[in-house]
Amino acid sequence: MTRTLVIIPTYDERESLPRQLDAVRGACPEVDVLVVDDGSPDGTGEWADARAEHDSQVSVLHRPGKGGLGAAYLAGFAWGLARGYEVLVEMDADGSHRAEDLPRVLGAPGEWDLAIGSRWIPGGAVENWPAHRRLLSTGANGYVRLMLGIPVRDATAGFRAYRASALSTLDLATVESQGYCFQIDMAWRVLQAGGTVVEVPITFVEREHGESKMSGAIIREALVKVTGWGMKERAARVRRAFTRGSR
Ligand SMILES: Nc1nc2c(ncn2[C@@H]2O[C@H](COP(=O)(O)OP(=O)(O)OP(=O)(O)O)[C@@H](O)[C@H]2O)c(=O)[nH]1
Ligand SMILES: [Mg+2]
Repeated sequence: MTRTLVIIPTYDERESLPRQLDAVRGACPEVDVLVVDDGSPDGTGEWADARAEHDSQVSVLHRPGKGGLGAAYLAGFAWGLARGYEVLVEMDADGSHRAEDLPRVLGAPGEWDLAIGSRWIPGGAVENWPAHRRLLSTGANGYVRLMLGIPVRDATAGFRAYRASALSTLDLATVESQGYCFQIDMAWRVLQAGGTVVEVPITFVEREHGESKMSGAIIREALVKVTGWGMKERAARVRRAFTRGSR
């Protein structure tokens, strides 16, 4: 059996986390779960501690303050890699990532280093999103494909599984991205390192409880960084072509 860890970052998810934990444990009883809480003022971390006392497959990592989604996942990856997990999964607490789709993500076909639960491939779907959120997500993903020249349809997706063997070869200390740019950054790094990324369809459901942490700053971060990486990649391609030409 593959040793699998589902990492759930939380900030003020007291209402959503209990359901999500039950759903994950129910859908895949063999996987372990790590909640990474950034000192949620609403007591999510304390609730998770109490839950972990009764369930040996649930652990909690506490960080002192809201440090962003990316930093929370990096801390979770380090925790999981140090404990020998073979697959590390990213999943939100807010119910957007359905536990019933988890077996499909973990069972993605072929040899993969990163399996993405994708909204924007045939069979994928988004429930209860207004037109502007759909447009933002498809637009962002179109821009990523164009700038980085990668075949991934949903590079911003936060429901995904990494093979530990691939994750441990990346220089995670240099990952600074937060928000959903973190997801693009990680997919880009796996591909740059020669890894294989596959996508499987999932249904993404808009959160019912709590508040979204999405902001203008998160969108700007993605736009600026993706543009920078795309320019750098193009410059490198031109340099390679010149070196070949002058030989
Ligand atoms: N530990 C930690 N978790 C965070 C932080 N920011 C967001 N999260 C969690 O990351 C997950 C995704 O955050 P959301 O607010 O749902 O952001 P999103 O999914 O990009 O945006 P929506 O689609 O609007 O829900 C949730 O489980 C949050 O509680 C943070 O700074 N620290
Ligand atoms: Mg969300």
